[in-house]
Amino acid sequence: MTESTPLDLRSVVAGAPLPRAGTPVADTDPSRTADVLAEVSLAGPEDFVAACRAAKEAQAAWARVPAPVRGQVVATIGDLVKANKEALAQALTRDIGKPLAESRGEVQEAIDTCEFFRGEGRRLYGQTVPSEMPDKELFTFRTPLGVAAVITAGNFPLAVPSWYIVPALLAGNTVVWKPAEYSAFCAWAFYEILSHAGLPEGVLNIVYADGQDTFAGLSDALDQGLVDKVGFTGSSAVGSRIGALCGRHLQTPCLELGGKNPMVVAEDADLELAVEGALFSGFGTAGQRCTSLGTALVHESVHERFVDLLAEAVAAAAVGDPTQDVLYGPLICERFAERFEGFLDWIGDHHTVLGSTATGRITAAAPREGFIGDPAAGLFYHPVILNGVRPDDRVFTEETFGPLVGVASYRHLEEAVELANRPGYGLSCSIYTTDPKKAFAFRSGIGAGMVSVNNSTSGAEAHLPFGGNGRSGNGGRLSGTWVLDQFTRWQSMNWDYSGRLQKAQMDAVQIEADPDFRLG
Ligand code: UN1
Repeated sequence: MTESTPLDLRSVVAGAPLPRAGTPVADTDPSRTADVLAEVSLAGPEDFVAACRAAKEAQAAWARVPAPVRGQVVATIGDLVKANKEALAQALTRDIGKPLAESRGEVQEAIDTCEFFRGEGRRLYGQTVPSEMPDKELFTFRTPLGVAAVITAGNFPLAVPSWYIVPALLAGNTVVWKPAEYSAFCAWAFYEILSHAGLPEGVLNIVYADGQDTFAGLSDALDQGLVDKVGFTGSSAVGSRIGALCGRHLQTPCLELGGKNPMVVAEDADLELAVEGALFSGFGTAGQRCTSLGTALVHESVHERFVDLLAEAVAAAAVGDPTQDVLYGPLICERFAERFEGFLDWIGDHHTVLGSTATGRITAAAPREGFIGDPAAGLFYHPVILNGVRPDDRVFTEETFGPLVGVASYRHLEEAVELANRPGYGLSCSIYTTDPKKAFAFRSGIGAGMVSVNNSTSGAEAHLPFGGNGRSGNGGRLSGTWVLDQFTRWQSMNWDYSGRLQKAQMDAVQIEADPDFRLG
């Protein structure tokens, strides 16, 4: 992992690296874009299909490994991630520019996931269910689906893949993992860990490919019956295409998509706490979490004070080198930076920009006071608080992945709930209030999958259901026992040991009763 020698990364199918093909793409350090971490050979659609075939061939044997033994493999993965925690955190910070403290948190999230599922290997419970007939028993079993194709984004290149891969493997599925090309360096590090945990050949395959070839490969693999479940974390637009593709094959993918996560600040809120929450969820990971704060909806009576405090906090925050103590570092990659510049074009004349003296790239001509490091070396952007956001603004209705937070105001809680639901996403949300009635009214009115009270919109723990509704996903939930419903199917069994044919409903035991009885 030295700076001078980029890794030569190739997809690995059934334990064998694929031959180098085409011109490799560079995965660079976004804090120092001249520093190439890996040269990644991208696979074509046929390689994706080959990986799915290898996974298919390995699946039956893996499913026969007893679940507690599969749990031991998960335990080893967790132990290896723990033993390599610092190296993985350093790799994350170099590859995607996440501040070290956050990178360590992300590695911990993967460890927590393994901690949870190591025990699940000894549960993975089914049920016994009473029969309506004597000498007959009913049962349920969780069965694996087969091959899971897991396609993940690069903003959480370790934790989010672990949310899919760990329970999928534990439940007896085999996996084809397609990480983001721009975080291939981290993906390689996690793959190395996974491949030292005792997984048999073909049980986990990694394919580096661009979006278009992945889609083509996935489509062919589905046609050939080689994929049984798709897990996808990424944009709502791509998620809807994957949903349509899977639907044609009568499959339900697990889609974890974008968010426009609102934060309501009520008139009775602890404003300093709310500002702290807005700062972290708006600008942590440079605003590039699916759970990042979109718009703060602030009661009109505290709007001005909240905006002043937030602007002050953002102006004072350190931005820059993610190996130092900063609020945030660079954007993840060139593509994200370009897209963020497009979002900045949505700023209108009726908005007021706060927290910065400029918008866009931090440069010598547009410097940021207190910047840590060399802004010219990487993809560093000014933080933007946009006051005066209106419900028909694009910055109100669309996700703006990057360090940009909108602020709007409201008069009544019903209006806040309506505004919070308006963009049609439904991942995460939060309310700051000291009134339990408001907190519960907000919870029942909001369409989001995850609700925080007096906490930021981001930072979900690794064992509560994670996922969204509407434009944020199709209702699938990751994490905890809930994710098992994504990677297993219920199989029911009935066993009649009466020695005769007992027909359901027709031969069910009948009880004599007198329904016409009346008192008095
Ligand atoms: C994501 O951005 O895709 O809740 C996941 C959070 C993190 C996970 C974010 N634990 O912010």
